[in-house]
Amino acid sequence: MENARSRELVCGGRLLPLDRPLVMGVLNITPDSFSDGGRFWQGKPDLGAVRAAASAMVAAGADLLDIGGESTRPGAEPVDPQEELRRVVPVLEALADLDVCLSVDTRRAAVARAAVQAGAHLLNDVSGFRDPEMMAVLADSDLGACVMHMRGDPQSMQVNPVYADVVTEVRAFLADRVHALQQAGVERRRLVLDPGIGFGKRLEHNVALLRGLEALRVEGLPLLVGVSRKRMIGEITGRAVEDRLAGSLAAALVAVGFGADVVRVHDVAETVDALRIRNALSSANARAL
Ligand code: HH2
Repeated sequence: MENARSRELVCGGRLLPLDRPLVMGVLNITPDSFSDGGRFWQGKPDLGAVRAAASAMVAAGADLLDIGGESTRPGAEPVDPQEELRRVVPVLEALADLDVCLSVDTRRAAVARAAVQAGAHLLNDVSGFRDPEMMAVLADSDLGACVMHMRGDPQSMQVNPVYADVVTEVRAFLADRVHALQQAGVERRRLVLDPGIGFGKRLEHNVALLRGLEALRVEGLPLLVGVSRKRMIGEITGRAVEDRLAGSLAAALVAVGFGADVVRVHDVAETVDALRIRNALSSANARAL
């Protein structure tokens, strides 16, 4: 029997309501992220720039900020956890007073452990907490967790990705991880699931996952989609990374229509506006205009 849909996401003492789509703003503290690499990192975190960008995202309506210290774009070189710590922890400390849920995008247990100490609210693991140590750090905390599907690792994931049925396979992976995390003591109300758009998937796989999003809702859990500025947008529109705003907004709206509860985006203000229009014009709310 399917569980009822989650109504809120519990993240380390913060509660996020799931009665409207949530927006997660991306802050990459890296030299090499595919769209904002180098914006907040010049050999050390540019805390002034990151704080200004974070405050603007919160003012524009971000519900979560996702802080990353390692690019996971296809072919990216892995980053030493000590280096990743140097990128992420000062930023967490600098943003601690903002009224927003702070997420840390990491696959490394040492970084996750430090993030818990530094006041993060959610751990976003693109490898789906496959590392038992990552799972233990999460289980020992009260943080929320984004469990994402990735085929292999960033270095190899785009080398000939093949699936017999991508939706069935990603769902099976997510169901397995949810089961393992619950066995480890992580309550389901702390979990959000993510198909991992572009992580070991071709365009046809990404399209199938978005269209089949509702089938990935294991145990009624909320779903997060990150498609902002990604190659998929470029493949459909023919646009370079810096010209993918319109495509990203359209994709976010469609993802929400297909059931996404959280959208992970680089352009927060524009996405919030687009979602406000969607909400105001939806049949349930149109009469109130
Ligand atoms: N996408 C990226 C990174 N982290 N986390 C989740 N949960 N879902 C995603 O789709 C996702 C993610 C890749 O985007 P970005 O952070 O902008 O780039 P890079 O990995 O190059 O830093």
